[in-house]
Amino acid sequence: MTLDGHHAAFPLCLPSRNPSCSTQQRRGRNVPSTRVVVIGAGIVGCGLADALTARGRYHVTVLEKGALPTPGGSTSHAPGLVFRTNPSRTMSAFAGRTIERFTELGAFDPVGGLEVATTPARLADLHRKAGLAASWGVRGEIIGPGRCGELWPLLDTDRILGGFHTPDDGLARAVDAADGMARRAAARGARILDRHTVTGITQDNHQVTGVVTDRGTFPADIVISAAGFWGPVIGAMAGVTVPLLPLAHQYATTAPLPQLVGATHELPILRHQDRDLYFRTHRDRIGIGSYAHRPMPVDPFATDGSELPFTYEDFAAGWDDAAALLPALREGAAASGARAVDHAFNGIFSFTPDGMPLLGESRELRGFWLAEAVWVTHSAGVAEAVADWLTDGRPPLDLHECDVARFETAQLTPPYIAGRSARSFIEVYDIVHPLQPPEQPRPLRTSPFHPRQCELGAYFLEGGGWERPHWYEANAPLAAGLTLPARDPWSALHWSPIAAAEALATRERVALYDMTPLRRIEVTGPGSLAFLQRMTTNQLARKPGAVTYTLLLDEGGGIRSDLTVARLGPDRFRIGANSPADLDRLARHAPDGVHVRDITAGTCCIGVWGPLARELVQPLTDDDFSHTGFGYFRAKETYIGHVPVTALRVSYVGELGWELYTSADLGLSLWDTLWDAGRDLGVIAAGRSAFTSLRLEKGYRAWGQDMSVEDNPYEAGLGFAVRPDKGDFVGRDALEPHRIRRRLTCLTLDDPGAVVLGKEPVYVDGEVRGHITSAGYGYTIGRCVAYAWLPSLAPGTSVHIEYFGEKIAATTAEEPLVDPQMDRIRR
Ligand code: FAD
Ligand code: THG
Repeated sequence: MTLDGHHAAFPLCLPSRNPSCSTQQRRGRNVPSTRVVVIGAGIVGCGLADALTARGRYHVTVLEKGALPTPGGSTSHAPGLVFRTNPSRTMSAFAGRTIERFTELGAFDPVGGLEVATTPARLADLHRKAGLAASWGVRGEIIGPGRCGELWPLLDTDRILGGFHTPDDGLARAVDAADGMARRAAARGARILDRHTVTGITQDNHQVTGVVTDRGTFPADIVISAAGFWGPVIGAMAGVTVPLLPLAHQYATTAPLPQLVGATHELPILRHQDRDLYFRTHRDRIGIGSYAHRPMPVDPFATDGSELPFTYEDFAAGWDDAAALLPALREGAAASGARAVDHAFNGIFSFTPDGMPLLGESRELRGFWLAEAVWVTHSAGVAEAVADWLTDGRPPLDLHECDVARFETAQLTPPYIAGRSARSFIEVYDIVHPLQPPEQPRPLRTSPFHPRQCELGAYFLEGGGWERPHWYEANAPLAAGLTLPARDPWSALHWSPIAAAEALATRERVALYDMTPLRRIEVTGPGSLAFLQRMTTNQLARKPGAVTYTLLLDEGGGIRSDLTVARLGPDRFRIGANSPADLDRLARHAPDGVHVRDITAGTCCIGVWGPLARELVQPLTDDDFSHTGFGYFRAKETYIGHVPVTALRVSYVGELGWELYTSADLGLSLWDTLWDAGRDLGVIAAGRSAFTSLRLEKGYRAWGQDMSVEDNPYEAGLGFAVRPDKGDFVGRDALEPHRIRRRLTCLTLDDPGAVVLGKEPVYVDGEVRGHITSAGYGYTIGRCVAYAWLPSLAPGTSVHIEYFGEKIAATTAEEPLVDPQMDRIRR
């Protein structure tokens, strides 16, 4: 089996994760003794200095190569537009905190934000954004062209179909904010040292020990790289991959416009995403930002400042589009006789493969943290979150989308980082469907069944680098007889009625699901049981052959992940996990002698599920697969045909059956064996679209979507997996079983033809009281199923979900919707 190369060198026995513990023990209590060196005094570095000194237990030094207060990084040039609305709830929260902090500092001007639509698709998307805003508690409304013209008198309203107005967005004065935070930090004792160029990072036994500069070395217990787009340069000094790509982006300021002469305040920030443009006023001038040009990557190793010469040829189309939206631009230029553009530059900042920041402690070097690829918009919020994370040993909100540990090994090669980050640039203002897969590089990771999946006409989407079939065209004949409600164009994207046929075939017969992308971790060695008992919530002290559903909590009792743990031998466990962070978490905490290995890549898995699953599998083995011989949530190491397998009687789709694991070389053989044996039973291959539908009907949660560290197990409906009396485990003391603030609630949509997709706001008695976490059509029950965080409501309560501006009626339901008695799955 393979050893995930990325982790091979990772030391398995490490000191306590909480840095303040070790240093406090070393130097006595209540002394602000942990030495933190922050690299970079841009908005992020200054924000960190402020947030860290506010916690009173750090000795903070900021090292900056430039001269303050405008050291020359991206912050020195940012026009400072701040928009709170974001598909990510976490990013929206960061922006909200940043606005609060900047407002305290007098560095925020709440001029409001306006996004305009010039196409019907964009107008529809603005309605979707308005829904996101409502879900995350951001004020905003869809307005007509006339109102847009009132807010922005220079707009050619004939071109506009409508707009989304967010009155609390606005303009940050990033340099003032950074300066204000740096001063506050300095007043609390931080050293902010400009003209210090970092040239090296020192380390000892995988632990960072200091930062070398052109003016001496600074010992450090913790180093936080806030070097912006120079992150990869600092990373290289530490031996740490920093997956970002610096790209130049055009910003131009016009000459004064007669129409704006005498302006006493700024207009709202304006975005014209149909043309990849944004605007702000600088009193009588207009600043124009453009993403409408080719990606212009920059080598951070060879670049000193963040401002490059303006390339006029890249701006031509953007300028025409800007002038079409704001005719005064052309008139103004003509009237004043001045060159239309007065000051312009190509400014550099960071893009990442998924467009999200890079936060947290590196996997490769202990004590070396990243706070990079962060916009001004999110900066102070990020800084606070990182400071809390460092201090408490756990993030204060759900950071899994930002965690630097989120990348798979296959996502860390330079071409991947460059290609996908450039893609993030191109898509920055595009309307992107939540399921839209990247074009490149694909296929990257494939399961051993890939050739068969292609033969069956798999419709592949991508996740974690894996090609994942969502349905198979080969099943189209099964869908021919079904009558399904028509879908709106958005929810019809990356969907097919074939998924319905696959779901029903799973309920009625048997289907093969490729579960290879499910992360598999092996934990072996003496002490494995005690280790896993301490790390997770459920009782694992059961005989070999037992499978247990259990939770990884953080120290505050929040859900870091949900796992299945199969005990295959006294000191041998097989874990089904979620994100790469799970591996990181276990590897970091494993004591001497306990080995934690990611075996995902060298192995594969097929879920054989459906009422005929036993009829399919039993003839292929002499082992007993009867209900008494192979009980629910049991594991066996056995064989199927010629293939040795580890079989787990577990089913995320809620039907009778097994997960069958084998090594990758035998995968195709396993698939073919099952396929041939299943022919007479009507076996099909089924994809993720059906899978999601079935898991929602069964009420199984998806970590990262339905729950996160912000949620406790009882609120998430997972109290059954927590055994507080089994002995101590991480998070136990923080659990409060009776403190239920809200619940993960099952809803069904009243109209069988309606669908929602996730993240929509939920209204109770006309007020937004929560948001949808995941949703999908339940083909068995004939309605869309949605889960939402809501205050406790009795089953049968009417609520409304806002979908593209429409209020859709839904009702809270008793869960699970299918097989509450477990008759289908336990027999
Ligand atoms: P930086 O400000 O780049 O700070 C990093 C610091 O690290 C620098 O000061 C650098 O000198 C220092 N450093 C690097 N290497 C070393 C070393 N070896 N030794 C010592 N010091 C070092 N964001 C928004 O939110 N809204 C906008 O409207 C917006 N518009 C933008 C427009 C343009 C043209 C550009 C370029 C960016 C824009 N951004 C915007 C993005 C935003 O500016 C950046 O994301 C943000 O400023 C990054 O802050 P930072 O502190 O991470 O990086
Ligand atoms: N298979 C395996 N491991 C996994 C998953 C999987 N680990 C990650 C993720 N998926 C975990 N999620 C679940 C969710 C529900 C169940 C299994 C994995 C499940 N729950 C039953 C229930 O809630 O009724 C049984 C619980 C119990 O008996 O304790 O089956 O798909 N290998």
